[in-house]
Amino acid sequence: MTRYVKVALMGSGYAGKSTLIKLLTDKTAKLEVNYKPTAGMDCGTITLDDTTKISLVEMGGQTHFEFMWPDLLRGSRLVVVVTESTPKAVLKTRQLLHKYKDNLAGSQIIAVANKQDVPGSMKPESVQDLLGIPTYGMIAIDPKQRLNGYKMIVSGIKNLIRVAA
Ligand SMILES: Nc1nc2c(ncn2[C@@H]2O[C@H](COP(=O)(O)OP(=O)(O)O)[C@@H](O)[C@H]2O)c(=O)[nH]1
Ligand SMILES: [Mg+2]
Repeated sequence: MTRYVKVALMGSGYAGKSTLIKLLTDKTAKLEVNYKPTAGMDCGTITLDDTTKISLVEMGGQTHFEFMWPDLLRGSRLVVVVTESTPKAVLKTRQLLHKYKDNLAGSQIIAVANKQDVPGSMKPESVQDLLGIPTYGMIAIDPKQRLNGYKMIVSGIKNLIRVAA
């Protein structure tokens, strides 16, 4: 029987959540797309091994979808908080973490400091200082980052499975 481990992707609209799901689950090399806001939610699957699959669930970032967040967060083993890496975006992300801290309490949380290719981006270490959670730098539009992104999610999940075992 296959078990599914739910991983939620949270963050403001335009942070790069859909692009990250594409990076991790599609085989296409071309990731640059015109921005299309996610209506409500989006999802993708990563096969971890014979018995385990990871369900990536994107929580639509537009403010008018935020009412769905507590439901989408429920049962998530890992929450990946995706943020653009400008100081303004990171501060906004910090506010979101604070606002949803009760809903996040039962999950492991990591952050992705996305769009590291954009000039003026904060380094992942600085983003980590501001957010107070383990933070990984990312360029989700770069197919070469696929392995990094995959490792980031899988190592988070493996830790969880080890703890649970
Ligand atoms: N320069 C740059 N653009 C990115 C990166 N990741 C995503 N984008 C672009 O940012 C926009 C929003 O991305 P999307 O994944 O739809 O964001 P979402 O609202 O969080 O799902 C899209 O136009 C993407 O192509 C990145 O690492 N660098
Ligand atoms: Mg999206």
